[in-house]
Amino acid sequence: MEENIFKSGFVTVAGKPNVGKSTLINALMGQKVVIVSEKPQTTRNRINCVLTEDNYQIVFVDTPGIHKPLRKIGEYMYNIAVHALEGVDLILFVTDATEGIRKSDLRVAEVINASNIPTILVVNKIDKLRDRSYIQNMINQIEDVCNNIVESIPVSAVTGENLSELKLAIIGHLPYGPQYYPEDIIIDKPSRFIISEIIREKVFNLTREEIPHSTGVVVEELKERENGVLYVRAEIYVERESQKPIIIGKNGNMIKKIGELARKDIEELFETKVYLDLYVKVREKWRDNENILNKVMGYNEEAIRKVNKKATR
Ligand SMILES: Nc1nc2c(ncn2[C@@H]2O[C@H](COP(=O)(O)OP(=O)(O)OP(=O)(O)O)[C@@H](O)[C@H]2O)c(=O)[nH]1
Ligand SMILES: [Mg+2]
Repeated sequence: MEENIFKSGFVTVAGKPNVGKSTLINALMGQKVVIVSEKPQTTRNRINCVLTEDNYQIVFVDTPGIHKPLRKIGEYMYNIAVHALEGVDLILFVTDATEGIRKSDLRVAEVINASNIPTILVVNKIDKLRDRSYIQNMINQIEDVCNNIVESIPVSAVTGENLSELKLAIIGHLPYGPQYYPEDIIIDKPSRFIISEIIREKVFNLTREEIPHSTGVVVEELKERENGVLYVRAEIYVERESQKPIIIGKNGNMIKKIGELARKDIEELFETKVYLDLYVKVREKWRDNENILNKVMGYNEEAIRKVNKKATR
């Protein structure tokens, strides 16, 4: 009987890198769940974020930005993003209003069109637009390529403009269905992953040029000590010896800063005192090494191909 009034579904948030997919998910969730940065290719995995209310449950699927892959890691990211379009109930196709529609958006549009899944076009970052009269033109360009656009909504994930309209539209397009996750689940990932992402976010925000993208974070140890402190030992991988001193910084200042900011976030999230032990390791060309990618990112063929709904059953 309940199933008749409860709506639920998987909603993949897709688009090219840096358009604000993760920021949008956090805004719709009403809390920070996934990491964001001003640099492209921040999100590297598929991450299910679960919003449960009395009469609906939305599972937002965050994805890496779709772009031409250069390395093995890029290939994985691309495959993860594209496979995340399969078997879901709805897609949010996010574009950046300040950039207009570029070739890179049109390439994503083709992939989304091929999915045949109902799609809401989200034109994001409208808070940065001086002239909003171009928005309709952007919508038209995407609709020319995507036959599966059911609605187009300009929003700002930062100011919150039009987000309640977007949420209503999402719920409107969801089917009646079961509650896939218990209501206390917000993110469908293990603690080790969540912690490594928090650390990686600090590296992304504090470093520049090729450093953020050359970095991977692995939580090697996670245990609660008798005094109630959560002990975390994590390794930050870089690709070259010359990158190590950059992460460590002058007198260890950089790694101290990364550690302090990450620890604060982890303490808030886990509501406990945290002892964070960080090490920097050189792993040459780790972004092209399947074994390390599997360890750092949990990447393997099976994980990539797992279709969203099946993954939760
Ligand atoms: N002004 C403005 N900035 C935004 C908005 N949404 C996102 N941003 C900014 O855009 C940048 C990228 O945001 P992310 O959420 O990391 O973008 P993403 O699409 O998830 O990027 P990838 O994970 O790299 O594909 C960040 O600096 C955000 O603060 C918005 O509505 N307005
Ligand atoms: Mg992201």
